[in-house]
Formats: sequence, C-alpha cells, structure tokens
Amino acid sequence: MSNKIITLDEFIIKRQNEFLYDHDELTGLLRDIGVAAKIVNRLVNKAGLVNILGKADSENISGDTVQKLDLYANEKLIECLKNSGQCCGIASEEDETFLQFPSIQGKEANYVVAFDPLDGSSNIDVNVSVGTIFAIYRRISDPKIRVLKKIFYKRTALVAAGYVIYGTSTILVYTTGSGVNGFTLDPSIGEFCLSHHNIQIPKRGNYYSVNQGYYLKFDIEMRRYIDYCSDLNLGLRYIGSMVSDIHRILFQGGIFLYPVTRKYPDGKLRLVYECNPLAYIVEQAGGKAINGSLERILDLQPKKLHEKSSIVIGSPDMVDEMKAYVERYSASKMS
Ligand code: AHM
Ligand code: MG
Repeated sequence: MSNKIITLDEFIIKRQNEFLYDHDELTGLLRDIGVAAKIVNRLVNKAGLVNILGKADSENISGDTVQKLDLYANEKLIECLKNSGQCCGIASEEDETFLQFPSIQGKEANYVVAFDPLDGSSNIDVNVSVGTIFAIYRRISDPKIRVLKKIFYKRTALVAAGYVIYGTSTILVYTTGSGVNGFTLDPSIGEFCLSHHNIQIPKRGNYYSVNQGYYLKFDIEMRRYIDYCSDLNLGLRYIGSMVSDIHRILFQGGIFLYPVTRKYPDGKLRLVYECNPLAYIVEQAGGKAINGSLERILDLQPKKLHEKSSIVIGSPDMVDEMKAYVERYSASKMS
C-alpha cells in the first residue's frame, strides 16, 4: 500500500465525478470551506493568546449569548464563500436572515451554504473541543429567482455537508452523498490530509449521549428510554458540543439525543445548519437520524431559517431500538 499523502484538495478533485451536478462548482465551494476551516482553526488555537475569548455583547437570533470567537469564525466563513463565485448567499446561526451575495460577472450562483460557524461555543472559554458545521444546498428553483429566501424555500436539495472539529487535532469530515471521509490537518504543511477513509458507523455503541440534567424536563417516553439505556448498562458521555459528541459516535457508535424540554418545546438544535448536515453525514456513514416524533430528519421541510428540531441520531440499531421502544411505550400508555 502506498504511503502517499492525499490532501483534501486532491481528494475533492479525484472524487468530483461522483457529484450529480457541475463538478467545478461544488469542488470550488468545498475547497473554499477547507480554507475557511484553516483560518478558523488558527483563531481557535491562539484564542487564549490574543484576547478573543469570552463573550461579545450580543445575542444571536436564538437568544444564545454570542462568544467573540463565534463572530470571527462567522466573518471568515462569509469572506471565503463570498469570493467563491459559486455561492448565491449564506445562512448562518449568527445572522438573523439570509445574506445574499451579488452575482459575479452576471453569473447566478447555484448554492446556498448554511452553517453554524462555531458549534458548542459555551465550551470555548474552557478549552473544550468546538466545531464548525456546514450544509451545502443547491437551488432547484428557476435560476431567474434571485431572492435568496425564495430560492431556499422553493426547495433546495442538500448536496453536501460536513463539519470541522477543533480538538486534540483538527479534523474535517464531509460527504457529497457518496460516503463519508475525514481529513486531519497537518499543521507542519498546513494541509488537511486524508486520515479516515469511508467512515462506517458501528451498528451499536457502548454510550448514550444526552443532557441528563434535563431528565425531569423530558417527556415521559424519553425518560423511560433513558432509564432503559441505563438498564442496558450503557455509559453516559455528553460534551455539550454536538460536533464532538457526533464525532465520537461516528467512530465508536452510540446514540445522541436532544429531545424537547419545557425550555425548548421544539428542541434546541437548528434544523437547517445543525441537524440536517449531521443527519446527512451520519446516514451516509450507515447511521440514522430522526426527531422526537420519530420522523426522519432529512424528510423535514424547514419553514423558517432558524427552525429548531428535537433529534435522535447515531448507530442504526440503537436509533431503531429507541424508535421501537417509544412506539411500544406510547401504545401501552393508550391501552
Ligand atoms: P450552539 O450552536 O449555540 O453552541 O448550541 C448548540 C449546542 C450543541 O453543540 C450542544 O449539543 C448543545 O448546544 C448543548 O446544549 P445544552 O447545554 O442545553 O445541553
Ligand atoms: Mg454556535
């Protein structure tokens, strides 16, 4: 076997024939996101040194306190995507509405990129892993439609998704619908290098992942299911940074749950740029993702940009088991 390093750029080009649409467009976009990830990584790494840790004086649209580093990451992603020429606009967790980009040389771009620039931001100040999540939606509406909101809701197809985890090493994981691959940033050469080829999620794992502190605020079905996990002697792992929890589950198996609570009656995590991209990656790796009403996440049609959803995601057998458990429990309550 050859030991030749394969960089992210080489890999994207090598695999571009798998794209259903114009190769160059998506290739360009993915490469731009790779560049943005390197810039954000540099900021995350030196955050403690340059006084950019801590809170900015604002809240985002969902009411979360915005950390300063979120804003830097947001700016850098926007800059890289704006100049790509392939993106007609973006949607970010940090911005209230879509941000439309002017067309370059009169060419209407076909993609809307939605992202959470820094997921798990409550962890930033204490040096725990955070991540960037992105979803690339392609317009399937008439190219004459220019208003981004209309482009998005007139249906777009999710054609690629990925995340970057800024952990003990920085890893970018993405899919374009033909499997999932992971690339580790080699700081000595400044390149993401293929490190995890064709990732397959284990059918089961030894851990469940949920904010157990909210136990009493979950619906009864969810509480019983969590009791069942404990009866099965599963261990509990919860980082409070979804990218990190999903990254672990992708490699070791397990199940992640963020159910509805009294505080978050629709769930906390956002469908367009958190649940959808992670569901796409997990499904592409052989896993499953549903909401608390047991509907497949990728079948949900978002009605607003910052729409929230409950989510149950992870190893296929564990998600199936959770679904069967809740169905059985609900039926027994009725009889
Ligand atoms: P954020 O995007 O504002 O950081 O919020 C999303 C994060 C997820 O990464 C994580 O799973 C969840 O919020 C943790 O929420 P909680 O502290 O309620 O468990
Ligand atoms: Mg965030």
